[in-house]
Amino acid sequence: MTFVKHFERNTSGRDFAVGDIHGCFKLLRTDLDNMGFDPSRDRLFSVGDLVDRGPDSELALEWIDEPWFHAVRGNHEDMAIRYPSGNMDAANYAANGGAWNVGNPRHLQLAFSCAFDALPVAIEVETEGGLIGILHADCPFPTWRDFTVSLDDANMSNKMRKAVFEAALWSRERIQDEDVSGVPDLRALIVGHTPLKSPAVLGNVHYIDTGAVFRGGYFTFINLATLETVPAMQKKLEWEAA
Ligand SMILES: [Mn+2]
Repeated sequence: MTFVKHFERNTSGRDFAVGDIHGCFKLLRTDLDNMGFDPSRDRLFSVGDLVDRGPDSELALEWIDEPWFHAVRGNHEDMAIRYPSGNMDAANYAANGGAWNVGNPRHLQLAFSCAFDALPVAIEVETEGGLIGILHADCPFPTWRDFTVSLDDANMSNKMRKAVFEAALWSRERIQDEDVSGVPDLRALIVGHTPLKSPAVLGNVHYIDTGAVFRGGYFTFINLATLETVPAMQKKLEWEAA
C-alpha cells in the first residue's frame, strides 16, 4: 500500500480542506450546505482526527466511503488503529475522547481500525498554483519530496518508519518553535492537530484546526485554489521571519 495519495487538479469544481472534525459530522454537513458544497464536482480533504470527543464519531466510516471526501490519518486514527491489538491503553484512550470506541463491540473496533489503517499519511493535490500537501501534524523533513519518498520507502527500517509516522501525526515542533522555514517544494502545506482561535500561517504551512469540537471553536475551510479561508480570516495571523 502507499502512504501518499496523489490527486490531479479538479477542473470542474472546488477543492477545500477542513480542520480536525473530531466527530462533529453533523455540524460539518451544515457548514458544507451553507457553502453550497456540490458533491458531484467539489472535493473535501480532511487533515485527519475524524473521531473522538465529539458526538458523531461513528459516522466516520460513512464519510470515508464518500467519493468526494478524502482524509489523511490523524493521531486519533492512530489510536483507533492500535487499540484492538492492545497497543493503546483503554484508560488513556478514553481520556483522549475514545470512550465511544472503547465501548464499541469488538467487530466495530476492528472495522474502525482497518478503515483508518487504509488512510494515507499524506495527500498531495495538484492546483493551478502548484502542488499542495496535506497531513495531520507536521512534515518532519526539509522538503516534501524527502518526506513522501521516505513514507513509501520499502527499505526503511521499522524503527525509522515509526519515527516518521509519529512526527507526521503527532509533532508540534514547527508551531512551538514558530519555524517559518516552510516546505519549499510545495505551494502550501495544510495541517491541523493544534487547535487555534483563528487559522494561522507559518512560512507556507497553514494551520486550519480552529477546534470545532471545543466550546467557542468552529470549522475552518481553506480553498485550495485561492488559499482563502472560510470563514475569512478576520485578522491574518502570520508570523514574520525575524
Ligand atoms: Mn491531532
